[in-house]
Amino acid sequence: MGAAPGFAHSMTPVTIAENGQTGRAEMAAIAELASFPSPRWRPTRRAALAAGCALLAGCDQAARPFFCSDTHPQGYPTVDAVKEMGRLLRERTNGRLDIKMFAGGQLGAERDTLEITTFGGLDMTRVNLAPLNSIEPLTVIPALPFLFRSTDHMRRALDGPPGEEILASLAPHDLIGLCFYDSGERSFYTTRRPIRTPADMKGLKIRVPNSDLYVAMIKALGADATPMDLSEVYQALVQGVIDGAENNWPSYDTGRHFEPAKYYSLTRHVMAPDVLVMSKRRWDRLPDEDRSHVKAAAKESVPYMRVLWDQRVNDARARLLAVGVEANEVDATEVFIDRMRPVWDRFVVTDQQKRIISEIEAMGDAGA
Ligand code: GTR
Repeated sequence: MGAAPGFAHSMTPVTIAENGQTGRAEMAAIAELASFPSPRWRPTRRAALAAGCALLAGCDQAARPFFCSDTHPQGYPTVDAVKEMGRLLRERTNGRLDIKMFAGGQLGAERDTLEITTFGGLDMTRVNLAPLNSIEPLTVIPALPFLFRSTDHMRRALDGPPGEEILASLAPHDLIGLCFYDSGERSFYTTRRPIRTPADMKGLKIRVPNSDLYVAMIKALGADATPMDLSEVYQALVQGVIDGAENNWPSYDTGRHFEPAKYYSLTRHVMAPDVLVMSKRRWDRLPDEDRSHVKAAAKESVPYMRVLWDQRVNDARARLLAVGVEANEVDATEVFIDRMRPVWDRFVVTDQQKRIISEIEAMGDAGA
């Protein structure tokens, strides 16, 4: 497959994050990108650009750190967790293995960074499960509305066999699932009025991540779903293109979405985690010893992240309430559960999905 027609000459020159070069070298990298065959993914212009950045930033993969992208800015718990993972790798290999983090979405939207990770233009990317929903049915499971009973239940399931099976399901898609990171409870936030019952959602335009599952959830509540990248949400709220969105406290805060949308209605409808994935192409070239280092460091970054996460949720909530965000509980969570339940029937279709869901549900009964 070649690059998209007219692609190279229509490109705006960019600064390459790592070495500051632009122009011809960038074009060469993009041309190199075109030589990656990718049967499942068709590189978008932006993905190609990002891949070009990654390619240029270092030629000899073995001699440079792993490159990782994250849509969130420096200081966000997922970003700091991956940096901690890098620190552990450095410490354990005398600096031979390391991670270079490209935070703040500088390498593109999650769908794009996932795409380039599959064909090796990036070594790692930290994303939510949502952009994986369309390629791997098992990733739908943790995003099912009201599946988890509590944070403990979610953590237990994702740390245990269900989580391992879902991570492993990414390998046929050229991705190695390294670990899950918390992404908390997602609730709705809106510009004009709070949501108390599904009736309040009728006719509202609600932004969702690029996932059919999320679109279906919003439709089930009688609202219109508008899929878009996280980076576009603030502007869309300000301009009235959308009436609201849904996310956890830290993302609502970091994206400053609370400024145009001050009503935060605690539906807590989804607890889908974030995930750190590695390019299988890169992974396949690592010696066993280095794979063990990467796996161990990723695993150890999870409890580290959770401490940061819990703190961040509390801080974001307190800060936003202090600046005038109006948070409300919803009237009857059962009504939301009932309205969103048909989404399960549509997206839970394989025996494997059904078995894993039963396992997760049983783990909820055991505690939490
Ligand atoms: C956040 C998540 C991001 C991104 C975002 C979104 O909670 O950490 O990876 O998926 O949600 O809504 O797009």
